[in-house]
Amino acid sequence: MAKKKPARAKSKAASRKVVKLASRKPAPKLKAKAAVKPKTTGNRVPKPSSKPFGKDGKALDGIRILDFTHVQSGPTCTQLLAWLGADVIKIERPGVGDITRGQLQDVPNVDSLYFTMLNHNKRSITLDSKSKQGMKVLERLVKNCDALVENFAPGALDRMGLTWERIHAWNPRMVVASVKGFGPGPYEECKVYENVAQCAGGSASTTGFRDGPPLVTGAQIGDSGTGLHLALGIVCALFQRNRTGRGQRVLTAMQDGVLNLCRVKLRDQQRLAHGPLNEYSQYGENIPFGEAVPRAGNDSGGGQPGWILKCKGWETDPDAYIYFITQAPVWEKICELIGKPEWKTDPDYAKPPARLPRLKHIFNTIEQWTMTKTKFEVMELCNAVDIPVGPILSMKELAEEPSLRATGTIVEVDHPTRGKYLSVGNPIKLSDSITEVTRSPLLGEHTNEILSKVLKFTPAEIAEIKASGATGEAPKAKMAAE
Ligand code: CAO
Repeated sequence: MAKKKPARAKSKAASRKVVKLASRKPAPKLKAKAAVKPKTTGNRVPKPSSKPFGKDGKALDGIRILDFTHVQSGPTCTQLLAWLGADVIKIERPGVGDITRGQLQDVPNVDSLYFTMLNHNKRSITLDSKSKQGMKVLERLVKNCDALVENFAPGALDRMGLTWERIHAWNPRMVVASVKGFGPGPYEECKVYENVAQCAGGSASTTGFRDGPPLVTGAQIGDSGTGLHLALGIVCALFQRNRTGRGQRVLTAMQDGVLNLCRVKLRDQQRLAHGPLNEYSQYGENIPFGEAVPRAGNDSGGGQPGWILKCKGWETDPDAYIYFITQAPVWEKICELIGKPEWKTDPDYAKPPARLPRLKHIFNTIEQWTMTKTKFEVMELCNAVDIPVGPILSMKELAEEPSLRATGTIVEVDHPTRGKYLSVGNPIKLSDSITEVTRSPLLGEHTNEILSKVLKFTPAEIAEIKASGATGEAPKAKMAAE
């Protein structure tokens, strides 16, 4: 191995270098300045605003989105963009609209919560994209928007006539963003819904108990998770466009999005080659591992063992549980709190590796303590000494939680036909782009204003579009005249 140079010698050599450089003929002043100029992305950054934070518009002000999305994944994405300030124009099929308007309806003939909770802050135009007049409107929309977002079945956009080449020719600056079930490969033509993606993306095989079947999760990681990934892709494409001047395609496959969220399990898959996963409770139970990462019940996905434990009232309340993490640095505090001070020095319990084969027994013992308290009492006692725990909160408890209302994470929205309802607000909080959640649009509510004010069609042109039936049922007088 090469001998390390003594520090002094190194600094001497460095100072020699400086002298040598300094003894060179100095470059002309201007050139020297240009040489040290930091590399920039090429985007112009204006002078800092003098307006107070939160009073200088929204992050995506000036960006207009042609929203060709439906169901959940795409609408999640465009709703986020709308919350961040983009003008989102949702195109819906005349008479029907996004299929979710009529799905899981709790109030007859009123837009479902499924729809209203995924389409806030948008405008709606009805348009038959397969008609001649519909395509005329679409062309104008493409020319007046910054990004087209869609999550149709594979090939549907092309079948409509909206190929990338055509869109790019109409508006080279347009970003075209798609959610599909799968990326290129054997399944790319498949239609995909949430749970299909959860299964194909590695979530279901790693969720549930070892001795039970695979499970899907309540979190919509396939739909909403992919929509979130897509939104980031769109914002990045718009950012790159500032430099290149041109749009690009953005594709997020639901399988990829789910797998990205399951990356710790792919980590464990590779660790398996080097021996058993000793933080899995299966290890402590002496059950051999197979070839693939097993389902791990409520084991923690990280290096700190955890489990869900019963709390007072569990016999009647299905959510009287708490997630308890036996984080190594607070182990002694845990021992004190649960009345097992002897575990602090007992060689079978004192150090994390010794505890791994005994996790089941340890959690059973902690549970004897948590069962004497409500989940909120456990939360209070543990947090006071920095023990990380998580109460299992029901949707009812979350809906009633005042702090979530205060931050706008849960919002109450008023709707003309439904009245007041609760929704999840924007979970992304920007200090200079404050989100105001406004209600979802009624079907075709903004057709007229978009045709006239955004797309600048003349009254005669609008009459012609409407008479063709492209935006909905054609006016009767006109139909008769045709
Ligand atoms: N005017 C005229 N036609 C319209 C239209 C409009 N405004 N909007 C949609 N259509 C047409 C489409 O062009 C398509 O026609 P073709 O089949 O003739 O090409 C047709 O409506 C149906 O579209 P679709 O196949 O996307 O809808 P579907 O209900 O059959 O499938 C879904 C739904 C979600 C399975 C499918 O869209 C899909 O796989 N999307 C990609 C993955 C995805 O986002 N899944 C998540 C959904 S949320 O759980």
